[in-house]
Amino acid sequence: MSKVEIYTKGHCPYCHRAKALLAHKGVAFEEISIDGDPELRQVMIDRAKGGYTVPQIFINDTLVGGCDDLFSLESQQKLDALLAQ
Ligand SMILES: N[C@@H](CCC(=O)N[C@@H](CS)C(=O)NCC(=O)O)C(=O)O
Repeated sequence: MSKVEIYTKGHCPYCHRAKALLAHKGVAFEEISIDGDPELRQVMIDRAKGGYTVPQIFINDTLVGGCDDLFSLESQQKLDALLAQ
């Protein structure tokens, strides 16, 4: 089973949307809230190669990107293969 991590903030519609897609697929994920945690936010930015918006999503330590990127993979029918690794 793949390791899925998602960096989030509480009031973030894109985060909710991304989590809903993963939940709909029955995928377990680790949610890492960066609310009020500038150090953790910096860890996220470093891992995301400069990406500073939330969510930032990683599958098996590989950067997927944000919510739009996740949905783009889904619409290209590439997400399930990534999640199956
Ligand atoms: N296209 C991005 C948009 C993400 C986005 O705009 N997220 C907002 C929160 S909902 C954000 O991070 N804003 C800047 C900030 O909160 O620092 C995606 O699909 O993930």
